[in-house]
Amino acid sequence: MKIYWIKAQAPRRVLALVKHLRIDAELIEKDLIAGELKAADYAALNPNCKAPTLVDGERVLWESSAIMAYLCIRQGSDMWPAQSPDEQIEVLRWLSWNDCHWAEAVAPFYFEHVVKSTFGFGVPDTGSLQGEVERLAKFARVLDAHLADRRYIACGRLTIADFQLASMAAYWRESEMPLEPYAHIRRWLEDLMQIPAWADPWPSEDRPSAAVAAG
Ligand SMILES: N[C@@H](CCC(=O)N[C@@H](CS)C(=O)NCC(=O)O)C(=O)O
Repeated sequence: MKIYWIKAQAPRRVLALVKHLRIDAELIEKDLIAGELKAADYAALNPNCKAPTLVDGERVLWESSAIMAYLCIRQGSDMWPAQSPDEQIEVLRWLSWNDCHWAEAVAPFYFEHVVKSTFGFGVPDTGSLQGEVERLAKFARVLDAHLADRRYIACGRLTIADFQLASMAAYWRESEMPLEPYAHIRRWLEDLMQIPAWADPWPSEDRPSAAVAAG
């Protein structure tokens, strides 16, 4: 099984899961700046020209949430509740909420502070973030209230929804996301950082394409 990745938040979810579940996979880093995601061979796998992409035999899969669900089923992990339709509905609700609302709200901060410095896209335009504060607050209030009496996002345990929702918010301090007022979100993000594979999901540099064992 091969997983193509770049050092960014969507692949981060998948790499963390691979490490956390000790999945044997060849992890292949693509060079965004060199245009490798737009190369014909990669575009044939993922016509969005984005990462991550999973190739397992005949199966080619993109979208990190689908890849995470696939890996959980393959590995027999209840981080995707394959055996429980009720729990699937719960997880799906939060995956959808993330992709439609939360990701949109946190992405501008993450882009200006993390993406730009990671890929050399220039200095953060912090002025542009002033207009994003209200939208972030609107959805942060929803998430913070949800987490007030819960340790995890769904099902009373760690699921792929946690990795989906936390992939950009994990960088809230360096991204200057105004999440200070939301104690339950901060506690949830700090808890996740206690998971070694979440805290450090990236393959080691000396073995960039090798399967990675959990730390
Ligand atoms: N919804 C997709 C998002 C994929 C995505 O946007 N990947 C970004 C990195 S986080 C990417 O490959 N960007 C490269 C580009 O747009 O050129 C997923 O969850 O897999």
